[in-house]
Amino acid sequence: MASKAELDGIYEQAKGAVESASDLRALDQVRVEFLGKKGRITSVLKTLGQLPADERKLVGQAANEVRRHLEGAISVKQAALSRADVEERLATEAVDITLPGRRVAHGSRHLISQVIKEITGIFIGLGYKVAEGPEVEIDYFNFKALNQPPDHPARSLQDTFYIKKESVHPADDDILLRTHTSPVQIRVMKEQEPPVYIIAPGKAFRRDVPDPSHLPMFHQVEGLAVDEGITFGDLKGTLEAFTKQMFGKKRKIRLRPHFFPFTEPSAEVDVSCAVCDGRGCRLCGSGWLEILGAGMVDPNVLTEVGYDPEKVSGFAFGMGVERIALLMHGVPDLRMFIENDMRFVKQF
Ligand code: 2U9
Repeated sequence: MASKAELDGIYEQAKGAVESASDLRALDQVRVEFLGKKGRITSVLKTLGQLPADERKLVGQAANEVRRHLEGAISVKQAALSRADVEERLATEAVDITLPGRRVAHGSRHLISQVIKEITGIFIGLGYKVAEGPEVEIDYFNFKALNQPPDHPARSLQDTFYIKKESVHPADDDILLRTHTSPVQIRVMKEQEPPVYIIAPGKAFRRDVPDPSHLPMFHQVEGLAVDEGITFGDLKGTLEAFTKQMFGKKRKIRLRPHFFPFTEPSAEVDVSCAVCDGRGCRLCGSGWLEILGAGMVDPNVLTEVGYDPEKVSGFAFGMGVERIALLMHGVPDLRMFIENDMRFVKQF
């Protein structure tokens, strides 16, 4: 039967055990033995019910007092042991403060990300805003709104990956991986009135088997300017400003007539080779390197987004980031960009 005398005995034993605990683990064992759920003081409290009422109160109070004292003694001892532990380690574990620190391994941007940043930075400097949009698109934004109706022959040059429809899309249209970032510009124009000066960097997809010059997933930066009185001269001046910042002050550009469904007239744009200064070499052959495509936005495209082609005009351009990175750094095979070979990746 629990009694005050028994509690006093437990307290004396507990105090002794706390004093002789030589480390924090031993001290914790003492705590569990006396104060834990199944500890000795807890056991006493559990038997209180068997005592007559007046004694129950007395023993109950005594048990709580013993608990408080013991908790106090344990925390004092705990502080002392922790201090002793730190002092012991300071005395025995010498720290050589002249040793060099451990180097933190820094990653770096992938070359493709670096080139995207460089290109977008130049256009931001010319007053353009960066726009983004989904990589999974509907046929309307990727093709139809860009003057490529379902039977248009240019579609076969941009075969892509189609997404199986689990349910009917609200627009009841084919769902696909975008073949260029142009749908971003369509979305922006449908959202806002001119003037529009935007660039759309991002991933694009084509149904290609990887080889040295093709990847099924690649990156583009496209640009679009729509305003009152925009001319082909503005396009040329903008591309000249870009190429000089990107490839060097001495670079020249050359425009060759071309066809794109969404621009009229259209051109392919070459930059004079930086290796041979345009004289012709092993890298460029002719002295010129093709770096982008461009043209005046087709009136059909402006009409489709709700703009009036009699009031506003615009130019657009597009470039493949992998191709530019390859030319700037002499990378022999596009597949190296996606192989994750650290010997390649770490060079940039
Ligand atoms: C809208 C209207 C017109 C974007 C353009 C090109 C020419 C072009 C290629 C470069 C290399 C794609 O990555 S690549 O294979 N792009 O030649 N892109 S004009 O024209 C647009 C875009 C959006 C609304």
